[in-house]
Amino acid sequence: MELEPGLFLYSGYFDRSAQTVLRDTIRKIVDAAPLFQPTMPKTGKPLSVKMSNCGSLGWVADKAGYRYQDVHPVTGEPWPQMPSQLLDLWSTVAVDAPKPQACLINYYQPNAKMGLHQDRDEAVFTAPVVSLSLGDECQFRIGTTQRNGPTKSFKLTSGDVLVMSGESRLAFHGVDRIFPGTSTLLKAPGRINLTLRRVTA
Ligand code: MD3
Ligand code: FE
Repeated sequence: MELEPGLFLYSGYFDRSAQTVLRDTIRKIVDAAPLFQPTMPKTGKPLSVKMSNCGSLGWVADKAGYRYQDVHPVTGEPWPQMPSQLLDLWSTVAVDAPKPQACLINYYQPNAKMGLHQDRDEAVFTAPVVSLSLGDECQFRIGTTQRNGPTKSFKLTSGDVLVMSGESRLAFHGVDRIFPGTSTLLKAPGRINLTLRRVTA
């Protein structure tokens, strides 16, 4: 369903058995490309979310700024390949867009959150952003293209897919809170969000 212009929620897109396969795939990816602690540019203050990536490019954040790069910031190795389940998801929900280059893996422990921000580190904004939630539920917030615009919040549940296109592509958004213990998919309370993006034209 279309929650806002250009913002599509596919509630329960992945059933439990598909979520289990994805969870195990992500475990193998983070074994090869361990979660790292991103920080705010300039201040170096750690974000509460831990991250990794797969695909040809990965999003990183450190004192020098936010950017996409082709190697892990700690190991220096190329990112693991994008798994086929995620390529299939993209072809289904982002039919006209060129292939995704980056899959950001965000890991939220129960107290983690993500402040309101825009995703604008990509060279082009024509492709949608596709996100998939696994594990505990969260409260997700989305506003307008202006920081002080009105916002609405929604719950995202394990297996949900969210697609941000058109006028939602540059909307401010964030994660207010995690609801620990609402899913049994992960071995510890917390949430994983996968965000697929096209970075270059
Ligand atoms: C709406 N992640 O990694 S995913 C991010 O749940 C990020 O981890 C959140 O925001 C998370 O940048 C939200 C949903 C999402 C992703 C990108 C968007 C919503 C968006 C871009 C534009 C509008
Ligand atoms: Fe974002």
